[in-house]
Amino acid sequence: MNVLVAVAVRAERWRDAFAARLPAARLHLWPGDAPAEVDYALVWKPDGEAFRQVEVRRAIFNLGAGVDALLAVPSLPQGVPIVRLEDAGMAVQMAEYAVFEVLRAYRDVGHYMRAQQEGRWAPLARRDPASFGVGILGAGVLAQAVAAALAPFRFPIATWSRSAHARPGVESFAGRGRLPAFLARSRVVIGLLPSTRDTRGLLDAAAFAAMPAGAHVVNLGRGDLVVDADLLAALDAGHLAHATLDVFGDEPLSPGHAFWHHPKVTITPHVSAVTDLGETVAQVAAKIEALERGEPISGIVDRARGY
Ligand code: NDP
Ligand code: OXD
Repeated sequence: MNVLVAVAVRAERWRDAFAARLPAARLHLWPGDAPAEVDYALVWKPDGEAFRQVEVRRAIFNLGAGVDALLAVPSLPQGVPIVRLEDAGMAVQMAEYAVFEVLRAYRDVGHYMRAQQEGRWAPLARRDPASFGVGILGAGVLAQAVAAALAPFRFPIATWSRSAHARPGVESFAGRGRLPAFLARSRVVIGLLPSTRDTRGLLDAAAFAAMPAGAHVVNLGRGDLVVDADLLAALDAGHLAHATLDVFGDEPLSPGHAFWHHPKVTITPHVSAVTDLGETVAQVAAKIEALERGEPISGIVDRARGY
């Protein structure tokens, strides 16, 4: 079995880890020692030349959860299954990040930091968690992990997705028509959607206006969910309290972007959940073995939906 590794960073580490886990496979690096055809390609944001020069016969494994960059490669072969990562160590990281941000909003950390800087002793009344709705855009692998991690805090939790999801303790909103109602009940809105033609620009002026005054936005999925100018306008108008952004339409975020120094914006450089090499190798290798035995696998991307 021939396996191609096409990643821009730590390529040798990926190759060696897969070689150790799949001793019967011949591992090749792109560019370098790639043959004309391989059974499997393991890729993260590959350059299109890889698919022009190497035919992939069985499956392309995306070494991340989001496939937007891969689906945008013009030379991506049709008819070859694309398999994405499912959790692979990222769900717990998303849960950590999201819980931290929800509690930061709920416990008025911004208020207390400002009060300390101004030397003010300024206690606020305790909030009732039952009136502090948390809404997660997405109901997939990562969104479900976030919902589960938030459960002990007794906030009303809701997800929004294309299809309805029945989970104990989580209200499910499905479809575009239900988006305004979902936003209106959410004091914190957490973005965990893929980037597709249907999700790009979803959080625009109308969406921010639908959120309650003082709402917080936490975007962890893909940056193009948010219309930056509309978010800045909603923050500057005082309608939104804060935005925490881990992902951006253009990455790295350009040095002059207004997000960098905005007092109501917290940014992190796309680190809310980083790929775990060990768990990724274990998951992908197990799926390759399943395919070799003729068994079905999960995580196959629906190209028409875009995720
Ligand atoms: P999943 O595919 O498991 O979940 C995607 C969810 O989005 C599903 O619930 C799906 O609905 C919903 N969805 C997709 N399109 C729409 C739409 N048009 N309207 C409403 N809901 C929609 O993905 P994961 O949870 O594994 O990952 C989510 C995203 O997080 C990834 O695509 C990636 O972009 C991002 N990510 C970011 C990372 C970071 O470090 N910042 C790290 C890892 C991932 P349904 O359930 O009905 O299908
Ligand atoms: C991913 C990511 O999609 O790291 O896995 O953003």
